Amino acid sequence: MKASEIRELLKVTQNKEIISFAGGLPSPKAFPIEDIRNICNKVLTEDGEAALQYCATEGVTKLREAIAQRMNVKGMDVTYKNILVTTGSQQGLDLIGKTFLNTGDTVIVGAPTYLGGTNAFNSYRAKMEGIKLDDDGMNPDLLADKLRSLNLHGSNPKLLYIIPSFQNPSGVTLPANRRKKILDIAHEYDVLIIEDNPYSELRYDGTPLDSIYSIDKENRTIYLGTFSKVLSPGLRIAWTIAPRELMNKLIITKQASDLCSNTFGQYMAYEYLAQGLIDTHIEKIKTIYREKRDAMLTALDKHFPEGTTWTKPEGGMFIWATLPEYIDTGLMIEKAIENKVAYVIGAAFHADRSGKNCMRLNYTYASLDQIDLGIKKLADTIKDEIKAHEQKPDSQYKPDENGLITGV
Ligand code: PMP
Ligand code: G9A
Repeated sequence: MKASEIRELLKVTQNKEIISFAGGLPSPKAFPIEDIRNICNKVLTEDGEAALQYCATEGVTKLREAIAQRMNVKGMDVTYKNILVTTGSQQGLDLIGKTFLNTGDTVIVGAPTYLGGTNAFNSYRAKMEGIKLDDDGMNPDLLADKLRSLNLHGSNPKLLYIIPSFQNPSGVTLPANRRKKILDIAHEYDVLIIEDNPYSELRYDGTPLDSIYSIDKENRTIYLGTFSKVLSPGLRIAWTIAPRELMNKLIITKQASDLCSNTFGQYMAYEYLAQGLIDTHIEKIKTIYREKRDAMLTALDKHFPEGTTWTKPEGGMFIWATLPEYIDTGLMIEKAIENKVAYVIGAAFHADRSGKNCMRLNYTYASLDQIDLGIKKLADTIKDEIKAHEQKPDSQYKPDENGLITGV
């Protein structure tokens, strides 16, 4: 196993002088501290004894019911029995790996994909196969080609890991027709889909899409949801939704992993849902995050040099930037941190360590002022790299006698 580049970087970015676009952290200014204080008192007063006790491995029933109800409003057809409460959806990923993966099994992932996902699957010695994403996420034709060719070589991938909306790290979203096609392909090749969906409720433009789980008629999707991005990651409460036969296996795995997730946190999360606070809170953070996303897009337009491109997400927390091929963001990160700005390097999100000229930028954590300043600092760092490259004696990107740079 190897260190998580996000987790390691989070330590560096705790330095207040550094403007961090690195961790996918919610804005701390938006946490509903007063509501949580009131709920905390209510839980202790009314349910203190149960809330401080162990609970069932599956989770606190009334929370599971409230989650099922909320998911059904979003087009699913589940009961509390399909819901397993986990310690973050990160634990859901781990439980899935522990339950379903044997050494050498193949998992199909996006290129790029969430590094916490690949880290979880890697720890069960699975092999990752990346499918290059475009502005609409995973291309079903490329997926079908990959599965066909793996099949020809005797490999039948077990899992297909998809982050359908405002993907981490790219910010891109799979449109409805691709969701349907991907399901058909998963059916044809008998692959289990892991639909990891922490961001879909953070939509700033456009219309909501049905989850893959809700359009799956064959029970081959496991869905992961979490309170981390819409309420608080410190709560560490999330949920896995699975068809009953798969759920039973996940529960047994969790029994051996941690007995149960934080009971007190589950009571808190239940109250937050039961009091109808979540939707108001999501509306509030959407307003804040929309403004921050727009501020980052504007700053990128203003400061980033020619030869750079970036995604324009309709929601979520991330923008994915691509720099000229010759820049290695892994080598540049030290200079960026010296310049007091941080991002996550592109290679961290690629199973084969490609994407070296890319970076993930989070826009929800920094303040509006920091966003403009941080993007300027980053742009200056990139410009220095470009200049250094052009000055290399053998640079193919050196300006010609007319000042034109060709070959970029
Ligand atoms: N999946 C994805 C795609 C994520 O972006 C994250 C956190 N950023 C997680 C899972 C884990 O979230 P948590 O464990 O906090 O629920
Ligand atoms: O940066 C992310 O993608 C989310 C946060 C993960 C972490 O705290 O490890």
